[in-house]
Amino acid sequence: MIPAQIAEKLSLALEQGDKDAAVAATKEALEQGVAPVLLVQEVIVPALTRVGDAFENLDIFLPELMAAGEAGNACTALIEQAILKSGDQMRSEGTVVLGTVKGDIHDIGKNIVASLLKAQGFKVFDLGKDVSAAAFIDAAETNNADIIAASALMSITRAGARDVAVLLRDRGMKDKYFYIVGGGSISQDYADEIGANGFSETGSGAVELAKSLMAKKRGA
Ligand code: B12
Repeated sequence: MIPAQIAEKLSLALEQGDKDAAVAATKEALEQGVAPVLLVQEVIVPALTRVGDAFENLDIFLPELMAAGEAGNACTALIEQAILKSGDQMRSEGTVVLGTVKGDIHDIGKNIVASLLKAQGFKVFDLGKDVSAAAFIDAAETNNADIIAASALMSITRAGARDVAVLLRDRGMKDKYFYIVGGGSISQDYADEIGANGFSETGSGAVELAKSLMAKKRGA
């Protein structure tokens, strides 16, 4: 359970792009024992989604949007620290190399996916944003990954998600890694078209997907 008063404080701070207040509310929630994952799923994602909708409806403009994004990223960074401290990292569900595709700098959703995966025991190598297809695959090779996960938010950058799939095939690695995709510009149809192993519309769905692929790998 998240105390209603803290949830409201955090939502409001995110929607107003007030980073200090958002960080303070996140700290308060964690100190009171709120599960980090719950905070992400029930407060941070809905609040940032509302901000995104407000931007699209022209109710707010770019500076407010960027401030909200920065506040959201500051909170998820704090949440990741809490997850690491909780010792969940002792067991590893699998290793994921994650990034936002080439040409795309949207990273709020990708960061949320990273936090949720870490919270569920995955080892995550976050390559950041504007990541080339080769960089995804090289990082998977270096870190002995199980899953490559790519996020793409714009119509013009979703081709970057296809590039990863194509390069995996070209390098003969299609069966070596599971490849999953997400973000606003990707659909299940597109994922199927490029031959990805999975797609999800949400961060929690991304975790379920990663878990089911790992279960498949382990022969469960
Ligand atoms: C915030 C935002 C920005 C911020 C980004 C800040 C940051 N650090 O990320 C700023 C202001 C910088 C920005 C810039 C631009 N933006 Co912008 N932006 C958005 C906005 C409003 C919200 C995105 C967001 O963070 N949503 C909240 C998160 C939580 O949701 P999410 O990303 O979808 O992630 C969830 C799921 O998709 C899923 N998921 C995400 N990744 C993955 C990966 C995997 C593997 C899986 C399984 C799941 C998964 O899990 C997440 C959590 O549930 C969207 C509109 C929208 N509604 O999406 C426009 C939007 C994406 N932007 C858009 C545009 C055009 C731009 C700019 C080109 C604007 C400009 N003219 O300069 C630039 C792009 C520059 C670039 N090269 O990338 C367009 C894209 C249009 C299109 N279809 O091509 C959109 C759709 C707005 C619009 N309607 O016009 N933007």
